Amino acid sequence: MRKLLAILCVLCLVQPIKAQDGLIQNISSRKKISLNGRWNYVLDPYENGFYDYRRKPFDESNSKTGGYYDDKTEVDKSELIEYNFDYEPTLNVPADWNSQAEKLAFYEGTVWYRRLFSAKPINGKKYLLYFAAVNYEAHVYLNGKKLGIHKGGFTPFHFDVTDLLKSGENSVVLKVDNTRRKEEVPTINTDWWNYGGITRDVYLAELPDTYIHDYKIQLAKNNAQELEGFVQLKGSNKSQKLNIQIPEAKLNINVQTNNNGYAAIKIPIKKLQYWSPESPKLYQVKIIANTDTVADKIGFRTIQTSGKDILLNGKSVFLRGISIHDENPMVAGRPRSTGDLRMLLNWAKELNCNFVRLAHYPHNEEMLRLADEMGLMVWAEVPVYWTIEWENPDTYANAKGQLTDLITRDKNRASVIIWSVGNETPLSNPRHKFMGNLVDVARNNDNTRLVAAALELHRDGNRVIIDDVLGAKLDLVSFNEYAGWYWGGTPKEITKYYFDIKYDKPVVISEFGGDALGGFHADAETKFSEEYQEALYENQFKILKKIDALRGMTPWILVDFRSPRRPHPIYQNFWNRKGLISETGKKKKAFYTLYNFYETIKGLYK
Ligand code: GCB
Repeated sequence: MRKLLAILCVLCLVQPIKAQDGLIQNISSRKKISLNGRWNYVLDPYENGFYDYRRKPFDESNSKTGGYYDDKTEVDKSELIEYNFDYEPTLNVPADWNSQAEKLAFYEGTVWYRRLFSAKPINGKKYLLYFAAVNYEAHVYLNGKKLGIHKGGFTPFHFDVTDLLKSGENSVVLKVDNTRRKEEVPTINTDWWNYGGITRDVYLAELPDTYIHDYKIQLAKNNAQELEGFVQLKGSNKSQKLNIQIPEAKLNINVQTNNNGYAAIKIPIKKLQYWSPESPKLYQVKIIANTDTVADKIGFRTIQTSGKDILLNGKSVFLRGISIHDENPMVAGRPRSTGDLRMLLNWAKELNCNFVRLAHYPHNEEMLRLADEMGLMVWAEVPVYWTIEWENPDTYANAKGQLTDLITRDKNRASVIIWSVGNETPLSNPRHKFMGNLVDVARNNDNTRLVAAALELHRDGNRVIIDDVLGAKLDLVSFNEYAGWYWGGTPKEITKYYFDIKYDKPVVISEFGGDALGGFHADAETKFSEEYQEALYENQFKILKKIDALRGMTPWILVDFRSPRRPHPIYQNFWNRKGLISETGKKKKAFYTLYNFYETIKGLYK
């Protein structure tokens, strides 16, 4: 017994404290205060505020003090403290740090953030400190006490701070580290900027002791006649009678949660207006418990495949898409507001799209809510990108966690029709196993949506071959195809290619494209000119149209985006120029080429 206790103690010491057990649903509708705004920061490339001079973490020492998270100032003149948040500069939250100070533009490492806020905790209430995203590793402290660690730059996390929150002034401190590491997700090599910092909203939410923690209300798998889902309560009073209302659809049902706070939901429907890009109908849904009420706006639609077709609400659709990064080119950084996100989706609308690929990681929850409202179908993805450590169990656990959190967060969004488990991953048995397992995770978490991945191709002469065993487990055939840019010569030379696709499933091309520097004009053979990009798109349509099962595409990409892999001083200057819109927001010629192509497609799929 003693031995067991000793082992448990050691495990407690080495196991990082994890954030929440299961994400809370719909944070935006909860009673909360925003902790956005200006946070003081200390730049700490040597992680001085975390380790002592023997490289031992202060927060693992007996006293657990000594780190910057103590947020101390000298009380007498002989005291030595080598930092002082009060006099440090500030960073805006939400936003990345790279776009806020020249010295941070290329910075990768540790930055400490501190925010003071006042609170008035009420007895009997529960308080959650919620972060919508922090890139990449966050150690979070409240009033000098460690709440836990979160890894992964694009998914939310939260901590129950009920016991630590003080009446009056509170100090929240984060150690944020965006160092790239081989075993992480994403791994060290990506074609996007490694923006560090508290990049999305921060909230302190006040909840009743027993609250509605999670819920799902969607149409049952391929069944437009029934709503299905669940409600999960958390707290001390788990067994309750719940009332679920969708007044506009004249639905009102009562269910009883079990001793674990869980209630399954099945609601037969008489009449419902289904969600679609043409008519993005959202219903007010209310879940009322004795102790808590949550309201949401939810759309209902079915999505499935049948042979070569993708069926939305039972009707064949063509996914007129575009890929998008979570970046606002105008500030050369992560979007900072709903306005920034709306700008990106408005551009997609102007391009004649009904579909967006939110590459290559989970975007802001608000982006999905906007897509719901604006009528854009969504491909949502996790950063299993290029050369992940396929055989590392921690890497797999991390990827699985990010996928699970993404699905948990966005499962009520009608706009999301596809979960993507990764992008351009090289073939090998360990990779098939890793990604195959992720496909199962996606399906087990949500059986109502399609599962995809952006695959790679290989070539034999003019034959472009898509033959990847993972394809057997996926609902769509999707691949990145760079004829006319990375291979295949100039745009006029690519029309000779044809596709040999092993799977008889709908084909949605996840990427094609080429760079053009906005405003640079030359002939169609000159790389980086708008004319080259335009010709490339025109001839891509010629070869892609030969694919009988072609049911969609998300060319690469809506807007130019920052990338450390793109240093060419004239054409790139650390921008990937494959955008159809330049970094100043100007539409390039190929924007209109794609617009016109989608106009012709519209007529075919009504
Ligand atoms: C790809 C990647 C994407 C890159 C793009 C490019 O295949 O999926 O992340 O940015 O190619 O521009 O090379």
